[in-house]
Amino acid sequence: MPKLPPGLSSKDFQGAIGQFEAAVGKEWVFTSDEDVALYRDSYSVFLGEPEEIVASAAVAPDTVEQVQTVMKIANTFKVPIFPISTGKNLGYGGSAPNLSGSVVLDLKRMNRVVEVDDKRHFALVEPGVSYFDLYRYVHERGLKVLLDLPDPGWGSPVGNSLDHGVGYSTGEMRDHFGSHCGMEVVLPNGELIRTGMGAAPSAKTWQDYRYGAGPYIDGMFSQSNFGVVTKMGFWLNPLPDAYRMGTVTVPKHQDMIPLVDVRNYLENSGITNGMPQLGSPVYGRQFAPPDPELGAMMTKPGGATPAELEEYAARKGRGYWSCGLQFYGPEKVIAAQWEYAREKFSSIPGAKFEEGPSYKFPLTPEQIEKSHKVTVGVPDLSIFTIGARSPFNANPSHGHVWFSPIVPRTGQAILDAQKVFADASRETGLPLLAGPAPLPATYYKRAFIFIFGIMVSTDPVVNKKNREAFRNVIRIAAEKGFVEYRTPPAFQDDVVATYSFNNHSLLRFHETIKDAIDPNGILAAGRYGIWPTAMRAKRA
Ligand code: EUG
Repeated sequence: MPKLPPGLSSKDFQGAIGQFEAAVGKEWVFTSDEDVALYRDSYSVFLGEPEEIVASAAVAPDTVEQVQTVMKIANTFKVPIFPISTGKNLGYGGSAPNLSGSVVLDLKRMNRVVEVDDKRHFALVEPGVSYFDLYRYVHERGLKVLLDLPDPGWGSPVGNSLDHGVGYSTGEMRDHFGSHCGMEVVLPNGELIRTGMGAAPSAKTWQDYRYGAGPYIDGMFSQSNFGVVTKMGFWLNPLPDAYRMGTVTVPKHQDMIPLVDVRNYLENSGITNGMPQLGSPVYGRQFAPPDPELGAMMTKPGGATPAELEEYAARKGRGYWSCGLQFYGPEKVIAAQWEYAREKFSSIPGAKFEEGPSYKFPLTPEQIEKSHKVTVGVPDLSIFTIGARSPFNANPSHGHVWFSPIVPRTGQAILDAQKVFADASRETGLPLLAGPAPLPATYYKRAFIFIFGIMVSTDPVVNKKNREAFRNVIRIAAEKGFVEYRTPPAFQDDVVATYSFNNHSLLRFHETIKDAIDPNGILAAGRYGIWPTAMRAKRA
């Protein structure tokens, strides 16, 4: 027996299933336990517990018209619907809904690449297109574009951008929502709209100019439950001539402050266009055991002082902090940019430079094999070795959820955040796994994100403890000004509650919109804290 949504009769559920079958074909409506189980969040923090949020069924349309019909049927029978693209949002909820008993609207059959233009540099795709699909399309045709890719290649450009996901190439393209242009959306009542120039039937600029005339509403459809996006445009990088990397290391703990100032100047000026990553070479390689001398220094009462670590780093010839700069463009231009960057970093006494790899596009298979593939435009899945058994990890995890607060882009904020997260980890018992000196990820051009993977266990006792600690860490971090950009359904009410300016007026505005456009509350109820009227009382 499926777990039905609150208040829905078995008769109405069966009525809806029958009409879904008539709309999309019987073979594309999934109701058996084993089929529906495939939509469970395999990284759920409620894994196997009665509270695990599970779907009742799934329906997989092939066309926009079928999506519209599904929404109309759902309104007739008041059946909650939860749309997914490729359904691989692992660590942030996977393919499971926010409300148990929802019917998953699985869009992975809608996997058409509508268009890729390598003169104006854009793509138009359906939600079921994965990064692998788009890569294959581009390479079979020899199109001169570089895809911006996240770590999981089986993800979808549409789904990833709607969840505010990111990638690894140029600053403009790494923000996947920020680099989209134009949408087609099925509203909760089944009405179809196109945004921007797509609303003008004669316009040939849907993927060139994003605003059209009047309000710019695309943002409403990200991390929300206001519509089902059925097509989306993306700006693409032209295929560059070359890629190069260079690394600067600085010797002192406090050098983090000028290091970040200089890298910000270079990035905001467009002198470095790749992702300028931060590292802490003093601690050696992450996920490797520290050398015994360093280990003893760090585990003595009070831990290692910055002065001790500076002396140790100098003796080992390592540097204390590092910043890896990456450049895409013509060889001569990026050589000059790197030279200028070295000049700027030389204002920090003791700065040292290391030449990174340097490649011409297209890379040879050997060069691709040696690279972080997604940085050079090749989709991949190797990130999923994270938490796997290794010489340094005897206890592989079952999965993970991400704790991902946004942090200001200054060196001082990094040093402050390291202390806040270390204290919060000690206070809550939540193992924030990012080494002795966690550093922020730099995907977003204008903000840092600290990303901590919290391991999910198959043991409910461990998961229960970590869930409570996770909620406390959200609160503690928010009190210090470090607020999350994205979270799994289990924590969405908690995170949204930290966006509390003027007595939560933003959430109330979202609720006003929800009531107006989805009076039956059937689309993705609860997503990012936006519940239908009848369910608001149960909110945390
Ligand atoms: C990653 C990237 C994310 C995120 C969680 C994890 C990558 C991990 C910024 O986007 O939210 C290696």
